[in-house]
Amino acid sequence: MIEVTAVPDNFAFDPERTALVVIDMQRDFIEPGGFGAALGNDVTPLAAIIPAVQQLLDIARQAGLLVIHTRESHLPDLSDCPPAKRAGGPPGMQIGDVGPMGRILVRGEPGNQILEAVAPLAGEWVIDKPGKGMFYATGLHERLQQQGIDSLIFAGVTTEVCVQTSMREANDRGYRCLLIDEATESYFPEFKQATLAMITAQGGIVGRVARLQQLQASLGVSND
Ligand code: C5J
Repeated sequence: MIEVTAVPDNFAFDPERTALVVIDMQRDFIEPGGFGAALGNDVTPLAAIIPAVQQLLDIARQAGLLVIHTRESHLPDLSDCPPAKRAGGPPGMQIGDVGPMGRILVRGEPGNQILEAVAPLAGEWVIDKPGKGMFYATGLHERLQQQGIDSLIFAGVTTEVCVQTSMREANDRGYRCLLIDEATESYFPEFKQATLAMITAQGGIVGRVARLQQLQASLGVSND
């Protein structure tokens, strides 16, 4: 077992039973001119974590961790999009409508792709998820169980929505969870801070939070 210095206390994990999960680093959420920006969000804080996510991917790949990428996405006929979810967006900017980078949150559209800078490598898992959480309607739990995975290290966007939902789903399914501080972000900095506080409260009720450097030191891998 390896121990990472974390908040509220150390995170112990076996790299052979641990996966890195990079949540929704998609063009529509992060690039200027995407759907997130069209909704009036400042995407600058999200784009700023790209180097940290690249470094985290590099560390995980060097350490031989299973690497998983998720995309929030729906089928083109929207049969996997509950009407209540679709109705959540403003008129003309709802899931399935044509946004600045193609149909919003629809599989295969340009905006739905993962940023080239943090693109999956061959053999890494890419999970298309119709929910905010990565377990809902994806079959991911069964696949992780088959691989003997019991610990998950999280990164990606946005901290308080898809990252937090996925961590809570993971926690309920018995996975030990660690979130890497510099590798996650929100359009609203105060929401990120509140989420980190919620995750780590009450002895780590959802999981633990560590700095990238702390994970790197514990895995003993170099900066490439
Ligand atoms: C949102 C996400 N914010 N990936 N999606 O709707 O967090």
